[in-house]
Amino acid sequence: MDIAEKGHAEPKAYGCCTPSAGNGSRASEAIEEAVPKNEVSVETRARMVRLRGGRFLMGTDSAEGFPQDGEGPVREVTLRPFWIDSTTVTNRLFRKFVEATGYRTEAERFGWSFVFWAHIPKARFNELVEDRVRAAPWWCKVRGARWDAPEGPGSNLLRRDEHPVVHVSWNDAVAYARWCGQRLPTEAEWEYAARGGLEQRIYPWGDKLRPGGKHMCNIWQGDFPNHDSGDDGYAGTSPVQAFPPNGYGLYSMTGNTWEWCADWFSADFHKTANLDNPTGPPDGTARVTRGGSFLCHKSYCNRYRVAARSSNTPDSSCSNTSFRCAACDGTVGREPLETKGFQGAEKR
Ligand SMILES: [Cu+2]
Repeated sequence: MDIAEKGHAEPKAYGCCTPSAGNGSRASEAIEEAVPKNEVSVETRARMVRLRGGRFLMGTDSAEGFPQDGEGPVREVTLRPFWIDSTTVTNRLFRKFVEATGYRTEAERFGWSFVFWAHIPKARFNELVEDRVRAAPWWCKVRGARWDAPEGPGSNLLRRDEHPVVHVSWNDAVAYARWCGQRLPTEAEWEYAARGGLEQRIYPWGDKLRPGGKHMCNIWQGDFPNHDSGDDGYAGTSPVQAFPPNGYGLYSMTGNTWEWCADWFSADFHKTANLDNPTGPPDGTARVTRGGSFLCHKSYCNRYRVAARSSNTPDSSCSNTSFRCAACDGTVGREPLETKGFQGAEKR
């Protein structure tokens, strides 16, 4: 397989990032209603961090960014305190949800999902791959690919309990969050969390991709999309805590998998929006994703930066998109266990 086409011609060129299914599902409310809404459990709370919020500088004007994605301008955003998961939702956690509720993901109901071509067993490629995305032929439509069979029929989650759950749509993520007493983070909350207390840095840990030569996140090394050297230890997803956490104790805010955010995507809504606890445009066609994935490489996508943005339709699923949940302050137990953030003495 040889793929020559590179670049970022369109504002929403999904590139390496995420193919869009376009099943046109409008099922989010029905899905939510089918799932009971619980309180945040002690176990869930233990995986969360309370962040103080306050003011922070969101976005970037750096030349490395993609203005057409709406990464800029840099603006001061204010957030109320909130809670966020320290990791993305793992296969182990998602299995608990499915076992408790009988929930069926959209990939299961539509009968297929997108899988990155190199992860499909070569011997079964023709049998499993129904179609490919024309502009990004490394994305293969695989019948039967689903969260617990990520490479299609015959694959499983062996040794991947602690990897992020994938092949989950935005609608699926919202259903899971509801069951946990949580919600998806807003895009502003996500970025504040990702920055880990650093101001206007490129990555959650600073400005150098590999400080001291050390890999800090799970992205692509080698020649995209044909050869992933896996120099960072992983050619697909990694365990959610495989790399060091940021200053807020949050793992893999960039790399590994894209993460769904609550907001509708717009490349320019935020330029005129209220910046006090922003929740994004009132409507849209795609939901925000953040953080980049194991497929991101500087030569092609470079969206493993904290200010980088992408999006996908809410019913799309693929092998490199997952999510983490958040919660409003006051909905997670009684007293904060530990609070991190810009304001006050606990800055670190
Ligand atoms: Cu990418």
